[in-house]
Amino acid sequence: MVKNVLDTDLYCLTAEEYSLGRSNIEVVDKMLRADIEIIQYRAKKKKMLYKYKECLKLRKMTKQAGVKFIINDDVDLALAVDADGIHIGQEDLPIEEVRNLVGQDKIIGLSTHSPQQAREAQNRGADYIGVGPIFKTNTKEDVCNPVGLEYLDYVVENIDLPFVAIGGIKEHNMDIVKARGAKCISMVTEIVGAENIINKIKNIREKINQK
Ligand code: TZP
Ligand code: MG
Repeated sequence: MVKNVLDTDLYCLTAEEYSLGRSNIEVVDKMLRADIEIIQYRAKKKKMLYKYKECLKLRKMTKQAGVKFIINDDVDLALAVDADGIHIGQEDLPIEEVRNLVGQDKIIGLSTHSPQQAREAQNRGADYIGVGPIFKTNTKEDVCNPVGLEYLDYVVENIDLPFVAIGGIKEHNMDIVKARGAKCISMVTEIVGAENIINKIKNIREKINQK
């Protein structure tokens, strides 16, 4: 069954180190006020107890707003705070193990970087995939080279899973990604690093909807 998990135009992520000194709580509050519908908690450098406490607050905020809350990497954290889902990478636990741990009701997202990984994600039970990095990005430390628009084209044409395009996407180049068939996109630094996050999201959406 393909769960309709990415029925939205913008998938937001936290990235506190790029948030101009604002906390994840402040940033997520702004995302919620801008009517974002899905938010991933991504905090690679924080200790688990800190993440747990922060996620408890974020879970409460997102639940009140009716917004999906996804945790990057930590299956135990996702379960502890009753997140809606977990986002894993190619080097994390195998997806089948994650499914056994979280059960059928939680969303599992998997980052993919090649046609083979996308096909595997589909065959092995991912609920959605990340497709990227589309363009060059410095936001992710262990990031692979940009996969470019060709991989996006492959997914649009061949993969029957919801997907989010990610990596180096900005207000100025998002049109290219949209035009190639991405319905849901992520812009990490473009959004968390904006002086006015609410206006940034509004501007992005106005442009998307003009098309
Ligand atoms: N996964 C693939 S690229 C990336 C992640 C988390 C970082 C994207 O950040 P930005 O700032 O939108 O390039
Ligand atoms: Mg990971």
